Amino acid sequence: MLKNPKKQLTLVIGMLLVLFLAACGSGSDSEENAEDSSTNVGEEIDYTITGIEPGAGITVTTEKAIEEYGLDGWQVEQSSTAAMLTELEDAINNEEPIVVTGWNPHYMFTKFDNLKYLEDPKGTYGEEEQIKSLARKGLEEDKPNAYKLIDQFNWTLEDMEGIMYESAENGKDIAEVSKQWVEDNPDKVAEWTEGVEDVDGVSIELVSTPWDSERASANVVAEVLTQKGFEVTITPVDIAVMFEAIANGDGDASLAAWMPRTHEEFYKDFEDNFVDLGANLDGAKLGLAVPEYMEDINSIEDLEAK
Ligand code: PBE
Repeated sequence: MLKNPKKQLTLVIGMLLVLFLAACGSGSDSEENAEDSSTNVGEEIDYTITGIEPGAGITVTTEKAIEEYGLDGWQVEQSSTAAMLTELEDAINNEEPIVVTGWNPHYMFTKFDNLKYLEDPKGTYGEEEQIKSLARKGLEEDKPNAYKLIDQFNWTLEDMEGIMYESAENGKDIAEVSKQWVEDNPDKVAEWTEGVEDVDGVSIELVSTPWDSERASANVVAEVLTQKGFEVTITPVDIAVMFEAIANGDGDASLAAWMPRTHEEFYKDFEDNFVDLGANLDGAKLGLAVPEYMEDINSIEDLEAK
């Protein structure tokens, strides 16, 4: 028996302290639980990254990312860019989790201003990319004015995204928006056409890919070439076919090579058989992206294997 009131008081304080610590303990337990359930986003989205076309460079890189980050059980759902954007919009409208393949230039980060790139500490998606122009061998000799213009074509990420956004928001055809852009940007056009002489109906074929980014650049350059008197054809093909067509000389030039990572494999396959005219755009970027309300997912490393 404790007869000493001081000791009894100490005991009561001690018991209260134990209760208090227990309460704190259960508090931090439930925090851990909350974290567990929010980071287990994989289960909620069926371990699926919503991707785009099977042939796209970003699809190949995303498969590599799954491997390099040890995301066993995860898969890239391949469909189309349009389908991915619809799924992204639906998810955002319902505040549901989603992981998508994301890139710039594209309007997705403007339209969905709560979209964030996931950090990529392993560097699977590489650093900044460039979009490069390629010409077939012999183009410089055969069609020097077209070659010069294409070689001098270069613009910014904002230029390209502006056209893409305008087209997507207002439901206008990219070709139409691109024409208008050429009219509104005489200074840039003057730089590209410096020293380029007018021709009379010389035909030129631009081989492109079906993405809006490349539809924008191809249509802008086609419009300027047309103004210089060229007869321009734009042929959209699968990315692998694009490189092959320039290497074989089936097409004259392309503005659609994303390097050094995205189209690396195709580039290497045909590298000896085309002329690299350098970047027409700097600062392109690719990666995985999620809506900002997925607060605990900030890095690819925050995704967990199945
Ligand atoms: N993209 C847009 C393409 C190139 C243009 C990034 C989706 C890709 O090959 O991944």
